[in-house]
Amino acid sequence: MIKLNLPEDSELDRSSGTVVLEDEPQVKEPPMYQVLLLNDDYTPMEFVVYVLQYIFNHDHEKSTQIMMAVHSRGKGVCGIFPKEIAEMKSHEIITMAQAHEHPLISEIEPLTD
Ligand code: TYC
Repeated sequence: MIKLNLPEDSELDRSSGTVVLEDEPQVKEPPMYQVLLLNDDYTPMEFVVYVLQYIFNHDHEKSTQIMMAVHSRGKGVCGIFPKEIAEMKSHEIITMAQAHEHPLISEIEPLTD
């Protein structure tokens, strides 16, 4: 018996016998965003460290490093996420800061490679 090696159903237009080669499914990575923390003169260092542990799950040492980098350079990256998650985390920082009456500010920025 001769066995024809026909393409899968999705690739064969049976009315014309034409083989339609579909594009490979494109698995696209979502655009990524940096969550930034901005320095100010009033938010207590320990509060910033606490927020970094709570929102980003960084350990105490890493949180202290990020906080000190922001304190001395003015701005720093807390983490990199897809846009909606970055927005949520940035918003959470501001909400926590406001609840404690600290002027701490966060913003997001698209990551360009
Ligand atoms: N500069 C603040 C202080 O001296 C500490 C601080 C660090 C505030 C990082 C905000 O994003 C910040 N108390």
